[in-house]
Amino acid sequence: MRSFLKKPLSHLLEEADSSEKSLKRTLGAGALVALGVGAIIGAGLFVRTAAAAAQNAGPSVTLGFIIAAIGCAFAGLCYAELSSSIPISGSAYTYTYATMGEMLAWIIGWDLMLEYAVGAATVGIAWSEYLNHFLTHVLHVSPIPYEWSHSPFEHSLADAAGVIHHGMMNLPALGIVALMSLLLIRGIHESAVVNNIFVIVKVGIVILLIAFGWQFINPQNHTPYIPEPSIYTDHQGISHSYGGIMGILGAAGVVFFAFIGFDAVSTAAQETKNPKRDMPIGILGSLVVCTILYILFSHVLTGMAPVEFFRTTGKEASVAAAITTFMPGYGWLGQLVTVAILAGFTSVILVMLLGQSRVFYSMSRDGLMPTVFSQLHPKFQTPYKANLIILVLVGAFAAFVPGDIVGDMTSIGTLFAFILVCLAVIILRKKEPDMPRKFRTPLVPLVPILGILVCLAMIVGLGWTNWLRLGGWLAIGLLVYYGYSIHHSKLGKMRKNGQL
Ligand code: ALA
Repeated sequence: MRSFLKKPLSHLLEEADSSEKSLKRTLGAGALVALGVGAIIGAGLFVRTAAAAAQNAGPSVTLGFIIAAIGCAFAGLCYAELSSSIPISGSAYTYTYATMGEMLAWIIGWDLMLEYAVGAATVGIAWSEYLNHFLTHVLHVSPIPYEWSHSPFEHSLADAAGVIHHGMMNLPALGIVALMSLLLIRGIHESAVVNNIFVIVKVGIVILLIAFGWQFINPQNHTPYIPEPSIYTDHQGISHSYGGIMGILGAAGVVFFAFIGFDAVSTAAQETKNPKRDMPIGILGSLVVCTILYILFSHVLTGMAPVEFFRTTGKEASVAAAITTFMPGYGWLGQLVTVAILAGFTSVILVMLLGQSRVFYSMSRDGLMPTVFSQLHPKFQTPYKANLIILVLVGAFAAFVPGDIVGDMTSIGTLFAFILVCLAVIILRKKEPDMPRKFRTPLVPLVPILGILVCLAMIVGLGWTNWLRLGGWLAIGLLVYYGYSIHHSKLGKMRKNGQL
């Protein structure tokens, strides 16, 4: 069947070969770990930790981090095998095209929009929260009014005068997404030096917070560590399973967002000196560093403030708000954190927008997306039309959808992609046993199967509203595939002409 047409491995390896000529192998294991950490630490830690504690798990959000890390480690081992054997851009989309056929590849490409485009919107919204915190607590000026810094689906709690504000549009989120998209069009590449500075700042802030915050842990806030199962309904009227095992799984699904980005390491396979050794160190090393920091950080944060704080006053810019409220004498740290977080988020948005344009580029080159997505700017040599279309798409999400919803959509979309990557390893081992693999996932099929199970458990924990959103998104994707892509596929045309 046409929709199950697979891209022959020989084609992929030829593509890899020709692009390999233009890339230099300069990255070692240390640079890869830095790359990973730079892409990983962002809104997941500084915004969603508090959201997961408030809605799902209280202090046991730390256990959620551990489950999410285990799922990522299994999937990371699978990414390492595929990226070192098929080292071309497009990531999960490309691997699926080679193993499970065009329709599923399309689906995963469509799904990756949730990871990159919707992910960029999520971080943009978090950026907007911290911008307001920066305006009020660092510059001591008025914040951007609630109406213009929130989506139409949100409203505030009653203020001192009893007034409830309703959101209209998140302008700062839209603004930062627009700014980063324009930078990408100019061809701004994050150089290793800039990335390293960001990594040092981000990691430094997290370590400072853990070190100074530890003495402010109030054991009462950690009791009970795993709350009794109950239902928590937030002030927007959305219900969440709180406490118990479902609460921990739910928290894992929410904070899973904090690990997204480690797969970006896999896209650097062609620029790695010794992929066989360095890829697994890069992927797993950045995961280990982040997991340790995340567990300590969430332990301190949930120990400093009671859950009620994260449900009410400390809901926005949660980390800076908690420092201001619960760490007297550390106002300077709150200010430093706010500035560092704004800078850190900016780089994550940039990387995600870049990732999205790469996936669109690959899909467009294969004929599954219109050619505008791969047209390069005559001067800057960047896919500027794709960047502009992405700006409209991501901007709309950032301006009009609440942060929690886009964040969960990003998590569920990425989990789905991870499941297909694990599956691709098993299929490729059966179909192409002799293909040279620079790195081999250990214990196949056990490790990929465990990866699939842990990711599935987190999808379950994210709840039925998110399953529906994912289902709806994929259904729209299928309509586009059968309405457009299948008729324009280059592979499909080659087969029609007898070239395959
Ligand atoms: N992991 C990235 C973040 O937390 C996406 O912002």
